[in-house]
Amino acid sequence: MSLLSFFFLSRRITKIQKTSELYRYNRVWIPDNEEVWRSAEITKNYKAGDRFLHVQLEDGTELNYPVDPAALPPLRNPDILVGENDLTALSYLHEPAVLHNLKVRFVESKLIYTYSGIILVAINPYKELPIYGDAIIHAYSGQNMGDMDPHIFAVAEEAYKQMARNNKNQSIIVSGESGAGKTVSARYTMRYFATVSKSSSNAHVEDKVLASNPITEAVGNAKTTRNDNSSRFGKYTEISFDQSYQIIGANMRTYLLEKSRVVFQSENERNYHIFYQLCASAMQPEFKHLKLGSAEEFNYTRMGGSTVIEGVDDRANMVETQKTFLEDKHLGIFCELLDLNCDKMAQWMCHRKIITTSETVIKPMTRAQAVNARDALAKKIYSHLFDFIVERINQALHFPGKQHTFIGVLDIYGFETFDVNSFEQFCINYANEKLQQQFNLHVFKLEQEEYMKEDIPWTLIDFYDNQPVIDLIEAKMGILELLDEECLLPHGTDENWLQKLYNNFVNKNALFEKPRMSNTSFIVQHFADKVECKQRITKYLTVILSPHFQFHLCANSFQDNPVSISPFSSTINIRSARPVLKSPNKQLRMTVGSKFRSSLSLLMVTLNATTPHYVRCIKPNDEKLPFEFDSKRVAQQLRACGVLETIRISAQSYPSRWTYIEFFSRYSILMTQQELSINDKKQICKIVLQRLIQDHNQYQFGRTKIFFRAGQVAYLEKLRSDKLRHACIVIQKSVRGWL
Ligand code: AD9
Ligand code: MG
Repeated sequence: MSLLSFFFLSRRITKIQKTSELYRYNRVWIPDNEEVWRSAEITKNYKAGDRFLHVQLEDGTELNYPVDPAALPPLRNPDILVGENDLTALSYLHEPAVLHNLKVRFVESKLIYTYSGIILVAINPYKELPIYGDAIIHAYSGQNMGDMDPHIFAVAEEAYKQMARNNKNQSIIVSGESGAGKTVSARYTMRYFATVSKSSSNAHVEDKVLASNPITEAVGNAKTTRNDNSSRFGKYTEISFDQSYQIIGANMRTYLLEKSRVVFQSENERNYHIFYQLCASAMQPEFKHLKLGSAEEFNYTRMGGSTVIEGVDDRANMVETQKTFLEDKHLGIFCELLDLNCDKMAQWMCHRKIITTSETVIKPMTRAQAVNARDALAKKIYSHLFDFIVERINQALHFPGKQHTFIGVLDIYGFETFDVNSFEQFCINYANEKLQQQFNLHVFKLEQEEYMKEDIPWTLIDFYDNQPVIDLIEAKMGILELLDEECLLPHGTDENWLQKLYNNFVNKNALFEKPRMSNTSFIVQHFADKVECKQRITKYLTVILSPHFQFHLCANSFQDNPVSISPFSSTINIRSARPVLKSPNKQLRMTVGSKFRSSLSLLMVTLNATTPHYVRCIKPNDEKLPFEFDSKRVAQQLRACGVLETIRISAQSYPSRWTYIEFFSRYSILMTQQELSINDKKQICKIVLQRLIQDHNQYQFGRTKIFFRAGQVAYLEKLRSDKLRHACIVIQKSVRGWL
């Protein structure tokens, strides 16, 4: 045996011995179907290599729990650390430790906020809490983040302080799944800024900034089965400050409005709030000209089922569709409101023009095609209306003063995975990959800075890099580019696109899979989970193309009759579709996917130029019950929103950091008289630690702090409590002897 292999073998043996030592009368977490993890106390001494762990569960049950000696169950943290307000301060950093800590804080102490390093984890309490009043805002104002309990106001204060201190733009990135509390959190940060930086010159500016929320929520939020006020778009609101850091206005950018909702809502869901608000106010004089009735009268507002019609007789239905449109009073009202020629509109909603090199043919559409075309037009109009309203709000929030700095608040959907995932989920998850990468790079930078400050080599951290999955989606010849390419072809279909994806990536890219039983879907391995996108992608692709044809045809037929009266004529000017006639490819190229890619890359440029602050919202149960903690659901979200990934990163670096003084005072019990006789306390700490932990890779001595790898503080705590127990026994024995 070479000297080197002997060295490694003896290190391995030491490690196993040390590991089994930790499993002597300690507490562990064992997996559980219901609770995810259950606490268990080791009741018999565990020896290295044993295949069973004798444990007692908290309800008293005793178990011979089978274990793999090379992968023993995760250890519980010492009690001193439970309830910590920062998860990364836990010595054992793993899923059960994180879950337990969050649960203890949330259920027992009713604390909804906890830090996980630089992330604020916010668990939705589903109950109004008295922690958001002006008095609390003032209590947080001017304070340091570490000095106060974790709170959304602490994050807002930190952003505000850093903006003022460093003269640098900031952003607060709020994410989480539907109903987790993103919009509520974003609103609270905005209220915080409006309160602490009230403008003295322009009295109502902050009121206007806050008032923009109800408007965007009316047109962009809807009742879903998960959230009665679900935001169906992403929003980045930039709040502008002047040189004295008072609010002078705001501006918002929106992302990927869920247009399909305009024409389709699932059982128990509603269309956008605005429709119901308008219908309920139909008799108001200012809305009379809209000729509305009750929401019950309209398909788009009362829908509960699917709009897809199967097995229809295309020709017969075409006649019927046409008839319905010509006799439909709604078409008349629609054309009247938009100042369109009703007959032509009816004609082009049921026919399409096919231009070949030799001739122009007008072909009737099938009923399904016409229904699709109508829906596409409705979606197009609604999304233009939405953009128009956002634009008008932005104009209203633009005040004369010069912006010095800004704080942006991003309220965007978190990673999503359903049984059936559509193209929308694909885009959302793509956005989350980009945000996760931005987060990783930021943490990496911060760690690097901290290590440099402390004179510690930092190259030891292994960061998960999700660039490969981002490349799969957005790089040259990636999923989105192949989609664009397919849309460029005159006879491009989604089937062909999928076939190209299979040809290019199956067995060539480890992050891409074709499901065994399907030819209409594909699987992408995201950082949080595998997601299969299927079925509705097909629908989406058709819909992407339809508006083009719709406007193409309308523009053709209405060339001399531009829309003039509509309140949104500046954005839905049908004339504006005219360039399409000259260069249809250009318009077609901008698929929803590539549009999203460019708006996302713009967002990344903005975020990268700011100092980011992160809030991850967690939905604790699906029943919307107050302070109810469903461990399974929480664990799933911690994984999806990257909290566990951060924990993993922390666990790989040096999660615990103690100053030399802290170390000296807590572990002096482990120091020998000879060690204590040395004058230099920092030197004592070094000597003691080198004696107690032989593997020098487990810690680093910085200038002012000692950096520990995961598990080391728990190990020291175990040594300390063993020593204390031993000291107690000695005292008891001597007292007994003495008696
Ligand atoms: V969605 O992705 O837009 O569907 P959000 O935005 O994550 O979702 P939202 O902020 O709308 O969720 O919160 C959902 C509901 O949870 C709110 O309407 C409140 O009833 C409840 N909630 C969320 N956060 C808090 C809170 N801090 N205190 C009390 C809260 N209730
Ligand atoms: Mg929301």
